[in-house]
Amino acid sequence: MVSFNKFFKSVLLAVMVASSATAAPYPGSAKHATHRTRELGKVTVETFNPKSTFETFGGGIDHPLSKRANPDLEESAVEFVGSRLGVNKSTIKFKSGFNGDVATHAFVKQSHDGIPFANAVANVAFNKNNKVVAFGSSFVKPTKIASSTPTVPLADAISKAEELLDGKHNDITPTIEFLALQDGSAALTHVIQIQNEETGTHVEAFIDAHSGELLSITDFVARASYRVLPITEEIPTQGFSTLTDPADTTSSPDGWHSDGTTSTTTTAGNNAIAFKGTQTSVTSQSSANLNFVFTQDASAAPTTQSNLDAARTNAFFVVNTVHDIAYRYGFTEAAFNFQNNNFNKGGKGNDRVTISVQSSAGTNNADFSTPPDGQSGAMRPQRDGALENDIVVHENTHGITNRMTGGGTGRCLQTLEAGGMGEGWSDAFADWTEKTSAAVPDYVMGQYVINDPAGIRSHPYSTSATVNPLRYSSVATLNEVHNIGEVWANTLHNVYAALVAAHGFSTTARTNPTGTEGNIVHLHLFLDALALQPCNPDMPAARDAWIQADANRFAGANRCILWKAFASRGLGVGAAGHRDSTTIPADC
Ligand SMILES: *[C@@H]1O[C@H](CO)[C@@H](O)[C@H](O)[C@H]1NC(C)=O
Ligand SMILES: [Ca+2]
Ligand SMILES: [Zn+2]
Repeated sequence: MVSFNKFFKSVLLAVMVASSATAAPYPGSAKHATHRTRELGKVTVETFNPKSTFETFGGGIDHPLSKRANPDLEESAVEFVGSRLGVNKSTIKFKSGFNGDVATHAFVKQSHDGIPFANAVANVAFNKNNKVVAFGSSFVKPTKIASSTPTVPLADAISKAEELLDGKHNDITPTIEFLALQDGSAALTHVIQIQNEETGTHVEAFIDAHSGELLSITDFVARASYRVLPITEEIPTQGFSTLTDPADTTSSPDGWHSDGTTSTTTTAGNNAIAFKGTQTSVTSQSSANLNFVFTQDASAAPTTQSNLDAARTNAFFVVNTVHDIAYRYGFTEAAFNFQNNNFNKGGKGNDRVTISVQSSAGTNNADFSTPPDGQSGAMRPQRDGALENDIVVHENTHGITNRMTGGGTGRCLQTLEAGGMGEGWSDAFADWTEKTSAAVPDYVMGQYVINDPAGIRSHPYSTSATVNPLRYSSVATLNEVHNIGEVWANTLHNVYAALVAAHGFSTTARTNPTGTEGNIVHLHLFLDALALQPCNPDMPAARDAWIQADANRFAGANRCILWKAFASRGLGVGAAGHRDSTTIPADC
């Protein structure tokens, strides 16, 4: 037996070397793109999401309704998915869509007997010439489908979910959805949101509507994990008090303290509310006309009044700033952003970010919950976390990536690898916001919050492979989302450096997305790619989405720059199954 195994392994390795593009992934990380295991409440849940396929088409391909003068987005998407997958149109249900400035996006679900699948979905992007430029799909061909009439009453399913996950069902109406399981069958499920403020749980439970078993969850919360404990004495004093009218009125037409109807003089507005404990405990202006000048005193406890006000003010400032920057680059109302009033620009409102500073609940230092569009994103930083901008930006970015991937469901960064990239994007956005010149120094994440120049990650993000040796193949040995995220964030740090080296740096990139500089190009591709990529992408799919985003917006001007940067960290042509490729396309 032993020798057989040895023999088998060496044969397998030989196969891998011979055909790096198609060989099976390393056994240890084979489930990264489909599974994730979480411990919640009384249970350990291993979730499964079918692997997404992803195709990109450069300048685009025709779809069945291409010849129509003004084809309807919904019909075009359904026709294209039907023809591409060879499935009956009656099994495709339109979910959501929006017009971006260079592409239009549609998100659909597989359905059976009129009931949607939660985890069998597809996304189609059309360019301005009405050609299909990207197609992602996790549609399944179930070997067996459960009866579409539930036999377990909803009330029983709710009790079961509450008990197992140690929380309470909230006021979101449960749904009935099919769930594709890893054995190839499809179960009918009651989908029930469960929350527990104290532990920070916010999940969707999938309870089998015939057996009453808990089959899966969607975890809306991205949790932080720090390698060492925070040291409260080392808190940077941030410069909010020196900024005058920081709101970008293109992104926030009524400023940060009004939703168009109600105005405030506190840390509460249309995009965010920063509070402690309850939402009535906000910070009021320090003097008339919206001055919020609070001096943070590092020698006093974080909970003293002025430090608390400084924390609420800073978190409110950072979340609004991220709102305004991301809005300029495409995270708008229609693209499922976080605002109470959407000013009739599409999407669902009433979902500004709630920021609970100095949260006493839970054991983590910061987390962010991203339920579907129409429900508030919730951030909870503890103590000094609210005063460290990169921590707040990191958490807020979870909301952007979870909403823009997969059409606003909050369900599409659930696998280990996609969740890992979620952490990576969050670090990469923080990295972007802290740049003030064309220099691309090594970037250290979270160095203040833990008083350690190495920060909260294993390596600084760096263009030097000596300083940061992480590569795509490193993922094969990693099993935790933040560790996997470091590989992706370091790759994007190198993409950023390459784009800025080629195109220079704009000091007004935060409010002016129309320039041609490298940092502007980078953030456009960053956000554009989120809407293009499939539900639960792996790294090669996410890379392809960047390259397609460049085709859509810049006619492929940066194609070779991107390929070289990705390939420099192992994500070259043919990278797959956590095996590096440094190959770039022949014409590069
Ligand atoms: C597609 O499904 C519908 C509803 O089940 C059915 O009536 C129709 O005949 C099917 N079409 C094709 C081409 O199979
Ligand atoms: Ca919204
Ligand atoms: Zn995170």
